[in-house]
Amino acid sequence: MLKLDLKNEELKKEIQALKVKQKAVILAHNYQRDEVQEIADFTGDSLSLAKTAVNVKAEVIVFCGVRFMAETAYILNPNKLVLMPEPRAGCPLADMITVEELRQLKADNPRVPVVCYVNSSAEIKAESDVCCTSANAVAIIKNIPQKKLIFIPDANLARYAASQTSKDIIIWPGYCPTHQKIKPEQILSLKEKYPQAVFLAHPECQASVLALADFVGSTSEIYKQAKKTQAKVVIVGSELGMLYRLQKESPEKLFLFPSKETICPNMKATNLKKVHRSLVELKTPVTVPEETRQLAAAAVKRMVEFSA
Ligand code: CIZ
Repeated sequence: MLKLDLKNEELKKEIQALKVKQKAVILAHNYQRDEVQEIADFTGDSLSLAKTAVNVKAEVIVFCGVRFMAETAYILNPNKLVLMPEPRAGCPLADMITVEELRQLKADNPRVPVVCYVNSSAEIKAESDVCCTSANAVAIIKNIPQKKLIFIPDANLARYAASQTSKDIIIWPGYCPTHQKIKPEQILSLKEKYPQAVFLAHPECQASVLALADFVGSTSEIYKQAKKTQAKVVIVGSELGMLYRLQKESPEKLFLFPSKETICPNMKATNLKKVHRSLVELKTPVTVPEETRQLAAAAVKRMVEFSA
């Protein structure tokens, strides 16, 4: 244990030195391992990280997250070197719709605008009218002039957005396997044990779970709400990686997760050794073919401009 910690401490020091040498910046998603969040220059959700990638001066961006997030950073920053320490870290939700399936959906519903959740590939974004994150999905959907729209690929988020608007949404049956594991029984049992607890849930959870929530929001909104609440016990319906910052920001509160299984294996695939190697070897660059990038950038920029 001690030896492992020492190795981590050495790696952290070397990572700091390599960052300076390579003029790099490290961005880490809220679901990353604690030690990766610790060495990151910025942590956040995919939208804030993509915006940060635009604003930082560094020309090398080490993106600790999953592929669609690194792709989004590249889409907005084609002149920067965007590296993924673990290039195999994908997103099963993003893989739940193919370009062919989306083209068929569009052909079946001509002139119906397509809103794609940021958890989607660059090719899917390129075929969509506007992108959204869980932080701005409701606002983006409300802003669309048409009553009917297509929402891909997350059905839980689409249903939640539909419940908050008067839109007629064609829903694609995708889901996040990690959030899908959260069951209403787990929340009810925690609420029974801690009756004063508040329950903050991510909209990727199933409707039966969201029905029990005191607050529904993205990871960044959950952080804000967790700080704001007077409650001393907070149940969190999202990925376990959030605990690191929640506990750091409110050490006096008790944060409970529905189960130890609410872990995204793809998010945990990046570790300090891989970040170190990525900085030494400047690997592995993430790129998107230019034509796809330009089309995807239009959908992402519509979202960024809207939520500026
Ligand atoms: O947009 C993100 O980063 C995701 C996938 C979740 C969230 O709520 O932050």
